[in-house]
Amino acid sequence: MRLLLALLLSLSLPAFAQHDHHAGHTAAEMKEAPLTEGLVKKINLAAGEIVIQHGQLDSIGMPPMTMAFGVADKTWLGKLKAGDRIRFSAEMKGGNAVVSRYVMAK
Ligand SMILES: [Cu+2]
Repeated sequence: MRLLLALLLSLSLPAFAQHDHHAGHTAAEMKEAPLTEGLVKKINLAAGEIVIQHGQLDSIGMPPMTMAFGVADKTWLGKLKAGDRIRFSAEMKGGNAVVSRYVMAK
């Protein structure tokens, strides 16, 4: 168990340090919303949505599937394109699934 904890810490701390523009988020918040793998399928500017083929999203109780998400920041729609691989967290806002944070994945 101790080894697993050390491994998790070593994996999560560098990721946190790299994204200090998200300094407004506390460490506890980051822990609550682990990043999930996603493949961008489509950007729908008019609807303000992004279609993502995503892995398991425990934060909103979803199994892997392809679906549309709202975004916490509309400028992301101009930064992402179909084919991009991301790692992201999602939350429910007003009954809609919304991407609350993402990073580019290799
Ligand atoms: Cu889904």
